[in-house]
Formats: sequence, C-alpha cells, structure tokens
Amino acid sequence: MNSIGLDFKAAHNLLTPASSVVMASHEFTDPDDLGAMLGLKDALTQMGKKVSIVARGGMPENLIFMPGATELVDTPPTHEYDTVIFLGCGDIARHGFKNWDLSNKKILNIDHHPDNKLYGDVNLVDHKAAATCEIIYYKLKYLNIPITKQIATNLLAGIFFDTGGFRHASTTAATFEIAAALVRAGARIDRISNYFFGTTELAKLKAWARAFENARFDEKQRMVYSVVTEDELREIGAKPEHLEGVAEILNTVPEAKFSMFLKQRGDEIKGSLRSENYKGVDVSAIARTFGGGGHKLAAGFKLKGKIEKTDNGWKIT
Ligand SMILES: [Mn+2]
Repeated sequence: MNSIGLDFKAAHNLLTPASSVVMASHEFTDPDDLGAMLGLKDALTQMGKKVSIVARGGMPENLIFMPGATELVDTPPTHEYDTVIFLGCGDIARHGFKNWDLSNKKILNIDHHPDNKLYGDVNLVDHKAAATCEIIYYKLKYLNIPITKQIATNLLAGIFFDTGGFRHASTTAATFEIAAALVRAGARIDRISNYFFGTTELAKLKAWARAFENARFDEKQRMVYSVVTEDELREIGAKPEHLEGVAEILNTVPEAKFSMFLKQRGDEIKGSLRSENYKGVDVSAIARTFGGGGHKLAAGFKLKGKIEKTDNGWKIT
C-alpha cells in the first residue's frame, strides 16, 4: 500500500518535543495542501501543540468551504515557534515568502512531488501517493488520532481535487480505501464534488470561454495551448484563479500530446502543463526547462514578465 514505507516514527520523534508549530504550503495554496495542513493541524492541536498555518497568497476564495480554511494567514509567522512543516513544497523556496528566516527551526517536509529535494530534517515524501492528504491520512493513523468529520472533509477534498475526482492515473486502490474510510468518518463526497464542479461563477465561465477561444494547436510539438492576458481578464472582470482547470480541459484534445496554458498573475506568468499516461510525455521535464517542476502528467512553471498579444500570437516582455 502507498506511503506505508515512510518514516512516520522519525516524524513523530521530530514533533514530540515541538511546542509551537508553523505549517506552510506552496504559495497560492491548493485544496490538497490546504486540506493536508488543516487535517494535520487538528491532529497536532489534539496533541496539545500550538499550530498556525500560512501560505503566500492567502486562502483562495473558492476553498472557504474547507473547515478551518479562514485561519490561513498570508504572511510569514511573527510569533515564537520551533518547528516548521512544509506541505506540497517540492523545493523549500516554493513557500514564496521573501526573507523568511528558518535558521534553528526543525523542518518536516511532507509531499508527493517526484522531484522533491528532501530538504527536511525528516522527509515524508512519496511520489506514489495521489495527494499530500493521503500521506497525512497514514500519519494520523500512525498517531492513532481519531478522524473527525472535519479532518475527513479536509483530507477527502484534497484527494478528490488532486485526482480530478478519482479520474487521474495517480488514483490507486489505496486512494479508494482511504476515501472509503474518510466517507465513513463523515466526509460528504456529494458536497465536496459540488464545491469543485457544481458551481461556476459567471466570471469564471467568461474567463474559460476566452481561454478556449484563444486555444491553438501546434502541429510540430503536438501541443494544444492557450494564453489569457491581464487585459483580457480585466475586460471580462475575472481573476487569474478563475482560470484554474483550463489546462486539464485543453488536454482532452485527442491530437495533442500535451497541453500548455499561460496566464498572467501580477508580474509573473504562470504556466500549466498537462498530459495523459498513454500519450507518453513527461511534462515535468518540460516544466523544468523553464525552472519549474511537478508530476509527470501535471506540472507547472512561472516566469517573470508580461504576456502581450501580437498580430499572430503572443509575446513575453
Ligand atoms: Mn498535491
């Protein structure tokens, strides 16, 4: 079964003397890493520890349904703490905060990215896990922490999101076994599914419409791609986060070996890459050529600059 080989004992030994713990995910957190933070936070609180959660960019508005999500802070901690747990950060710099001094802190690194740099004093990294939340589930089992309805909801939301609703190749028998246990503990799959797929703001529909209208096929690379500029988002009245999920849908074009979607987020360009197992492409390798990384079938990168429309396409300035 996935993640059973991880050194939960070493993680426990690291956390036992901790009194004040800060948990951080990568910047612009996602349901998996936020769910993992919230689930583990409840467990550590039950164990008598003071816990706070941070992520640069704060809580994405659409994740307000996750119990406890509003406690997420988007600045580095200013209080005293001894231990930092990173969730879903393949590289420690992915927390995204400038000038966060981590010297003299114990570091626990929990992740499922295959290219994780193993920067922690203890690393719970399993690239076969479909989600960081799967690893947290096993950790809570190891600690004998009862899975409350709140924990179950957060962990199932993470697993549901990272597996695309149990559709991706990363979904294993273990994923279903964990999901079953979480449903038994009170998580509602219908509600979680509805939060992700059942509601779409008008701004999001318009942003997606623009992304699909802009889509093109690159014959040479066998790549389907699209770009939405800041001006276009402004014109539509949408935000960059409304474009989450576009790369997945572009990737359903059968002729394409992979999809690439670029959007502007502040002074950065965010690139998302997706493929399917049978297409035989490792998009994390493509992401790495742009200084990014990720999984074989889902990866990303960011570049400094602005996307501008030209007569026959786009350029980055
Ligand atoms: Mn994840």
